Amino acid sequence: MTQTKSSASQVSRQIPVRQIENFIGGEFVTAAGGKRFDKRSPLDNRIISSISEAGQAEVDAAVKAARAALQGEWGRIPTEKRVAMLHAVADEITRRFDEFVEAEMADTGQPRHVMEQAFIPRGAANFKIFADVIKNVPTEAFQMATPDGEGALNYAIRVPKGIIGVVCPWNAPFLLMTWKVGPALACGNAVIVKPSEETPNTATLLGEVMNTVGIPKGVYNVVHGFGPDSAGAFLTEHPGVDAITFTGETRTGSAIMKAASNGLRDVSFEMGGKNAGIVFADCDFDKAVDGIFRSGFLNSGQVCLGTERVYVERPIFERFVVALKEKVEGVRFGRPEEHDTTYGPLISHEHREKVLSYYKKAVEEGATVVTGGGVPDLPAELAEGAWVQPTIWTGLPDDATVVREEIFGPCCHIRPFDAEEEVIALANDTEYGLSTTIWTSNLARAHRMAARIDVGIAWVNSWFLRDLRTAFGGTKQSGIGREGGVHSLEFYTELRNICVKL
Ligand code: NAD
Ligand code: 6OD
Repeated sequence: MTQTKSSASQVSRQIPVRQIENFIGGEFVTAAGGKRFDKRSPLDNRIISSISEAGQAEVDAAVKAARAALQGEWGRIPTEKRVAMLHAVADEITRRFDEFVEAEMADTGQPRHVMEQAFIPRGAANFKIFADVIKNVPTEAFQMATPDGEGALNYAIRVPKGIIGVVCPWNAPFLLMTWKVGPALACGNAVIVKPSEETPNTATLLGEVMNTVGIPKGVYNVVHGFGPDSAGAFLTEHPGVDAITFTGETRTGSAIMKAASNGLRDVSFEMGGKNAGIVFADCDFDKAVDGIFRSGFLNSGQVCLGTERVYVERPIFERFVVALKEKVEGVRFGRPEEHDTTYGPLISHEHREKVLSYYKKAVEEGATVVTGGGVPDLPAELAEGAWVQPTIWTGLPDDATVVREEIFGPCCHIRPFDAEEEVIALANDTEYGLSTTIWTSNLARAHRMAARIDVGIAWVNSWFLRDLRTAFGGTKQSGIGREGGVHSLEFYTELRNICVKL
C-alpha cells in the first residue's frame, strides 16, 4: 500500500490542547466539580482536547434552559422567522467552513476531501432542507357532515414535541448531529445534544454559530461526556426530555429505549448494519469496483451504510476480487490536512482493538486474506495512531463471525453467488436491515431485487447517494422510525387535529 510522508506533523504537534466546554443556555459552561476527560488524536495518539464532562447538574441546567426557550421567544416565533434563522445558521456554517473542516479532521483523522466534499457541506444542507420542508409542507383538512346539516371542519396543525435529546456517534459527527438538529429546530423544538466522547468539536463550534445568528439562548445546548453513568444516561433518563433521537450501536439503542420507556418518551433510532453489496456479472465493471471500494472503505469503513459483505456473481468473481484488491492497495495513508492523503485511521485505539480482533478471528475461521489483515508500517510520527490496513477476505462460510457481526472497519468478505434467489437469501440472512447496494445493468432485475431485500435503503448502481427529501432509516435491528423530508416531521412534531363545528 502506498504510504505518504507527513510534513505537517511538526506544525500540528505545536497546537495547544483545546479546551472544550458544555454549551448551555447560550453560554460555554465548565461542569461544576471540574471533571474533564481527554480526547486523543486518532493520527498519533496525542492529547488534542480536554473536555468538560457534564454531570447531572449540567444536564438539569440544559433541560431548564431548553424549557425556558420553549416558553419564551422561541416558542412564539413565526415559522417564517424560524426558517430564515436556520438558513442563517447554514450560511454561517458555510462562512466558517474551514474551521468546521479543521475541527472534524482533528477529531476523526479522516482526509480533508471527505470533510470538504461530503460531511461538512451536508451539515449546512441539513439546516436548509428542513427549514424548507417545514415552510412548504401542508397539513391535512377534512370537511365533515353532521346531523344538523351545518357540518364541521377538521384541520391539523403541527406543534413541536418539546425538548429533544440528540445522542450522536463519532463516525460522521457533524453530518449525523445536524441531520437531527436541523429538523428538530425547524419544527420549533429545543435540543440538547450529547456528542460522542470521541468527537466533541463540531457540536461545540456550532454553539458559536447559534449565538452569532441570534438563535435564542437555550434552543441549542450541548452536554459532553460518555454513556452509562455520564451525560448520555443523564440526558436519556431525564424526565424533562420529551423525545430522544439516537444514532449509534444497536446495543446502545436498546439501553436508551429502556430509559425512554420511563415516561413513555418517543424514540427515533438509526443503528448498526451488516449491509450486503451485490454485484451481477452484467454490471458496469469499473463503476461497480469503484462503488464497492467506496462502500467498503470510505471513512476507513466507519460508515453505517458500508458493505462488509460483498456478493459477486461467479463469472466475474475472480476478476472483481483482483480489481478491488488493486484499488484497496492504492490508498495513501497520511495526515488529513495533506492533499494527497486518501485514507485515515480508525477513530481510536479502543476501536482498533475491536477491528483487529475481527481480523484475527477471520484468519482463525479460515479466511483467505486477499489483502491487509494487520497494521500498516507508517512513519514514526504516525506510528502511535489508530491505523489498520484495509482488508479483504474470501473463502469464509456464511456463518463466520466477520460475515455476521458488524465490525465497523475497513474490511469486507467477498463471496461468489450463482443465482438471484440465492443472493437475496444471503443478503437477508442478517439481524440487521439498513442498506444494500446492487450493481447490474438489468433494471428489471434491479427493481425486483431492491423490493425483496429487507432494508431501509436500497441503492442501485450507486451508494450513499442522498436526496434529503427521502426516507432514511433501517429495518430489523438497524433502526426504529424514518427521518428525512416530511418523515422527519412525523418524529419532531405532534400533529394536532382541530375540529370546528360550523
Ligand atoms: P455508540 O452506540 O457506542 O455511541 C453512540 C452515542 O451513544 C455516544 O454519544 C455515546 O456516548 C452514547 N451512549 C453510549 N451508551 C449510552 C447509554 N447507555 N445511554 C445514553 N447514551 C449512550 O456508537 P458509536 O460507536 O459512537 O457509533 C458507531 C455505531 O453507530 C455503529 O454501530 C454504526 O453502525 C452506528 N451508526 C448508525 C447510523 C445509521 O444511520 N443507522 C449512522 C452512523 C452510525
Ligand atoms: O446521510 C444521512 O442522512 C445519514 N444519516 C447517513 C448515515 C451515515 C452513517 O454512517
